[in-house]
Amino acid sequence: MSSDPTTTPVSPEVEQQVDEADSTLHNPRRAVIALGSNLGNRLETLQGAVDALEDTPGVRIKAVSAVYETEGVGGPEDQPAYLNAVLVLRTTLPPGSLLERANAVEDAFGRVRAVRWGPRTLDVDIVAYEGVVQDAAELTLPHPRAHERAFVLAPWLDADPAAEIPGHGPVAELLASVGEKGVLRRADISLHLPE
Ligand code: PH2
Ligand code: MG
Ligand code: MG
Repeated sequence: MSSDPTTTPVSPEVEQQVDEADSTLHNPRRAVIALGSNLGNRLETLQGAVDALEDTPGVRIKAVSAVYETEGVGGPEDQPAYLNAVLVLRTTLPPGSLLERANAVEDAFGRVRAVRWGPRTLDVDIVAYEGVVQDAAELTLPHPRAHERAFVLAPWLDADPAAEIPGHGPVAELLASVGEKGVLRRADISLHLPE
């Protein structure tokens, strides 16, 4: 067969990427995102993050947790309290693309990367992606500390009472063993999905 002069052959690597993207497109995955904010108008920022994520092609938010006010864990001693929430998504984006979008949403809310675990206007963490277990430089899944953080587990249980963390077990059991220390209150105002 003679080659078609109007097309350029693609490498097997690119062909594999396209195949993978194609298969996720027809098979949305379940991902879990944790939101945190302890600077500025925290609730408004979290709501803005929900809106921006729901506005992302290939992302549908299926569940939104209650908002929890929590004491800062790690980082500077006197950092302000956080508002934390968890979202359950169905997404056709592969993990790397979802991470890019999460970072872009953080940037849009003026996130400055200064002190590790320090105060931030917005943190958007992918805590789980389907059953994926990976330890990659750009993204470790599930989130390496989610299973020991009440500020992730409490809202996660709220958004999905049956949730399990791959390799660690049910979120309900993890929260019971970690305890709710540092979780100050369940805020009485909630986040909502855009109309
Ligand atoms: N995020 C951190 C470090 N410490 N503490 C609370 N309570 N909530 C957070 O979201 C949080 C934190 C790093 O991402
Ligand atoms: Mg974080
Ligand atoms: Mg983060």
